[in-house]
Amino acid sequence: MTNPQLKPCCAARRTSAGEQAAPAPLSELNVAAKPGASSREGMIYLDGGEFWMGTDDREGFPQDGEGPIRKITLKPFYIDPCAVSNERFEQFVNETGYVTEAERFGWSYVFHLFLDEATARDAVSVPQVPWWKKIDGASWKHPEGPASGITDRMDHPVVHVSWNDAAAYCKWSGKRLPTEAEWEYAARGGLVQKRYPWGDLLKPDGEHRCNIWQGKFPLKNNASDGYIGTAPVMSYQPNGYGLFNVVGNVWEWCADWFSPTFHIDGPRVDPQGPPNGQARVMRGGSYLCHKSYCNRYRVAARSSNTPDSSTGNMGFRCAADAE
Ligand SMILES: [Cu+2]
Repeated sequence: MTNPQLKPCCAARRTSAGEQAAPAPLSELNVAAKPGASSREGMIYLDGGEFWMGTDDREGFPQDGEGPIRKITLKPFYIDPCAVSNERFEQFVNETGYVTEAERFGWSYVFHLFLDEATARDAVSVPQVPWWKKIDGASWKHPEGPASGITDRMDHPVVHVSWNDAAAYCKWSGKRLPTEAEWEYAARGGLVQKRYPWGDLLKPDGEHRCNIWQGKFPLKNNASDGYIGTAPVMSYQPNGYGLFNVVGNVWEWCADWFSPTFHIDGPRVDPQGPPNGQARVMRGGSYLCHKSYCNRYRVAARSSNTPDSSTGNMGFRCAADAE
């Protein structure tokens, strides 16, 4: 089944550049859990119970499957207060020797404004989302290509990580990706049917509460929220449950396969998404989202990408069972 999005998301799929499949078998199954991986230190315990998931917001994208509004019941679970940072991901790589999919493919998608003019001009871009450039050597360690590094942003979210990479990190850390329902429950922070994790106004009292695009997308970002690209994982005020940057900053992978329709008549208790699919759910939007184009920094907004895709605006946070 194809995704009938009318306005494409601000991320890009690896297959758009003509790639078919990963060049080597995934190493996720070879990753072992680290010592002490059962510890839940630093995670947020959430009670679960009933909540209203989805939206019929007229600012939304119904074709993404944001509705219907439905009552969902969840078991208790743990979730991380923030996305996995470069620092944490580096520790994972150092201890396991894991090689990400962007590194194995040899390239990833970089946003055009982060490249010098000649590189941006000569690079392959993605039809429909031409601001994404296929850059050889771009990866989590080199987010804008081989000459770039992350030493000045170790507290920023790791990016250029695929769903498969995220699953491998989760396995090593003794955690898992949140289900889409868990993600939305946690992101709402205890509020009921609000547009954002803090309420219905984007900038209460004129204050920026998340890292999205300001200005004319995709050419001019005035960065009045403080950032053109990623922000540190604990930027801005946390939501009512203590989660940082649930909307904006980077898209976050969820465990579920994506379907725009499966949930309409789907399970209402601990939903896990469809049994199979081609793309995995991403939630939260990114620093590239803007009302004029990809208005997906709303808490009920959804998107998806193939499990081997990676871009400079996609990351993840971990969850865990509460037992
Ligand atoms: Cu977006």
